[in-house]
Amino acid sequence: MAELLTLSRHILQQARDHHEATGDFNLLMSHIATATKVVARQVSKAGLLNVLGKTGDTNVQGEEVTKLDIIANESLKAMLDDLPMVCALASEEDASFVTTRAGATSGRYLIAFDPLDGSSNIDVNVSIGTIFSVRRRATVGELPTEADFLGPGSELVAAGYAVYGSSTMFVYTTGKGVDGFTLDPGVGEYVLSHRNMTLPDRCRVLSINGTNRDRWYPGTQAFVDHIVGRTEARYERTTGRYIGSLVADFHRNLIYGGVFAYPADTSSPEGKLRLLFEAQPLALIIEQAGGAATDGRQRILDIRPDGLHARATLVIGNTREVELYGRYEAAHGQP
Ligand code: AHM
Ligand code: MG
Repeated sequence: MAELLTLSRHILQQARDHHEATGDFNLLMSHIATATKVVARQVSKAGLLNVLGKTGDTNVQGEEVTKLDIIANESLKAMLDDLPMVCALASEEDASFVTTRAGATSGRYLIAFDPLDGSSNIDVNVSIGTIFSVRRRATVGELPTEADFLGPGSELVAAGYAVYGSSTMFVYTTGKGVDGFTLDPGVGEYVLSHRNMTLPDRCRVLSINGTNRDRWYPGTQAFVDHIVGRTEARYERTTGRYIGSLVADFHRNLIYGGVFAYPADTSSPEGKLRLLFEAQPLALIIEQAGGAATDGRQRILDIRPDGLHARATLVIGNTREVELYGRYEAAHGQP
């Protein structure tokens, strides 16, 4: 029987090989992974638990909140509250961050997460996911502030996601490459299935919500026309795929090669996706896998969010296509 390399074993091996990670950090990563297993179970039982459907509330972004969003958010916060090395948690579903019970003053790490990304797909059994990032705070010994969360993505010490699809996967990086694990439901553990994930250098997939075309700025239109018009041999076999769950779209493109774009447009001049909860963690992963992520102008990881819920254009995938987007944006002088 092939050896099962579980996530916990992998984390311990990495720590041994790199002589860096502290026991605290290893425990933190294992705990985040366990928390996503709890969410995976909730997602898989969504219909049975009668949690489908909307609560009728709107979240801080003004969007409808589904029940499972709340459940995922509450269980992630509860699971991470006990970690003494974590001082605060920021969730896409909450207006402000919360300090943890165990480590508010002494914890060195901050965690930001989108508990259930792709929420419009919950009711229809389409892949959704959880995205997270971990950063270290500069000052320990006091209560954390919002400013502690607002550093550039280049300062993240870890980022990852779980995708709840035909199987559940956990993909993460601590800045030394990207590894992917598949949940073995029998063992109840994530098992290494995608070692050292690297983005293939081809543009198999273009992911963008094409129904926004009338709202796109001219640079975005020209970029899409360049690819869809098959102006280069590279785009002969490119196809369009758009799920509407960022995690799932990202995960597929990471494996097949391609580019995802959610640009600012005339109806969302700031963009739709959130820097802290979505763009930063995925940008760290894509760079670690050999790709790139920008807002059309600058590297996502260099941007300092001006608030927990700051939004940005996100163009993410193969470096060639991300740069192509940037050239068209520059040529058309987008606002
Ligand atoms: P969510 O975090 O509330 O689920 O919103 C983010 C989602 C992303 O998963 C996805 O890429 C995008 O919104 C889809 O937006 P649209 O339906 O406008 O194409
Ligand atoms: Mg989201």
